[in-house]
Amino acid sequence: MNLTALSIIASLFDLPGPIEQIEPYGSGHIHDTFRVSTGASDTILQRVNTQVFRQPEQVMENITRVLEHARTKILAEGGDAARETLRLVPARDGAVFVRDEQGGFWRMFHFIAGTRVFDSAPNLHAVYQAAYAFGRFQQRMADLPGSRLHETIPNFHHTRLRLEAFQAAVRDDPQCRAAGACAEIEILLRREPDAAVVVDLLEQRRLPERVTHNDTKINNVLFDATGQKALAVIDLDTVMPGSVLYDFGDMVRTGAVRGAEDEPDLSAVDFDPGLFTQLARGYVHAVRELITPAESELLAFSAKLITYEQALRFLGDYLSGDVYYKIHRPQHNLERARTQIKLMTQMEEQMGLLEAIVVRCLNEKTP
Ligand code: ADP
Ligand code: GN1
Ligand code: MG
Repeated sequence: MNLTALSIIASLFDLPGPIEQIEPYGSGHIHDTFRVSTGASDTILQRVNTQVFRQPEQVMENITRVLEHARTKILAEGGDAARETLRLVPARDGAVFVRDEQGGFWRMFHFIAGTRVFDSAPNLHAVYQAAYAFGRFQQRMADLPGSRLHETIPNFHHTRLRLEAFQAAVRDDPQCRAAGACAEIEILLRREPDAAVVVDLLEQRRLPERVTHNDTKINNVLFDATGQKALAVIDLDTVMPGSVLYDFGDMVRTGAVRGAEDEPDLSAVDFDPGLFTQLARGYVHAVRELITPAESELLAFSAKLITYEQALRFLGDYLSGDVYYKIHRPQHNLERARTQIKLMTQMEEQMGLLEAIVVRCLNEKTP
């Protein structure tokens, strides 16, 4: 999309000043994100991926409620609501989104200035901070008023259905890619029993349904410019009914790791129990009063589960012809799946240790 078209869309929002510059921003896999610089403060303009979010109005309804509640909580805690949560910039007509002539769905947030994100763990302190921020978010959403949030992507973390979709992709093999990924496919199919553990307990109501973030990648936390303090949790499109196990698991998948999610050289990718310890500490310190024994017991397992699920998703997308995740090279999704498989295997090998770390964190006093 060219700059003129982007400027026309941006000017449909209630901008803080005249547009000076528009540039692509961030490294997300789903939306198209732009930074709109104006004479006053900046904004983030996003074209929502409506292939992924089929009912974007419902996404915005959820986000509006979640942001309103987060703001109330932050103010009550004496926090800075302009920096510790996202704020929507309304359209000139008062709506929280704009539709362009091609049906594109756009929304805008105030840019939180002087912030940065980390695509992978920078150090022990930062991952503690990120985990604490996601835990706080969880804690704040525990009393979200009103009806159940919309499921913006139905069965998003339903691992058994993710496995079924993967099995279908292997069977159909529309791009004839399965033969080149036999070893990976085999490893994932062998773990079928794991796929049912959390979904079954949720269905039996032995695990509680909560309002969860569901996309707790380490780069969905904004840090201050020093990188020392986590300020705000972002990327709220998948905030919906879920389990803390999804949030903790996805945080570990991306935060307790050395190496990038798409690192082609697997020798540069490792699961790091030291980082895991800080994530567990940060999260447990924030949600200690909230989580049940059934949830605590599965925290370590959830890391492996969500990493497994992500491997199914990446490899499934590779087999299907790269229809979901943005790719930047032909085997990108295969390479992503391989890192997840390595991490999953390392987590399995160290599961006893991870469980012991979680128990230690649960017994530790909050600093
Ligand atoms: P995606 O779903 O594609 O990951 P995100 O909502 O996470 O999209 O946004 C992509 C990137 O844009 C983030 O990783 C972050 O760097 C940046 N970003 C998003 N919102 C803001 C904001 N309000 N202030 C500053 N940076 C932001
Ligand atoms: C996507 O939007 P982003 O890049 O934060 C995806 C997550 C995956 C992640 C893998 C809505 O997250 O579920 O875990 O990529 N988001 C959606 O990197 O599918
Ligand atoms: Mg993101």
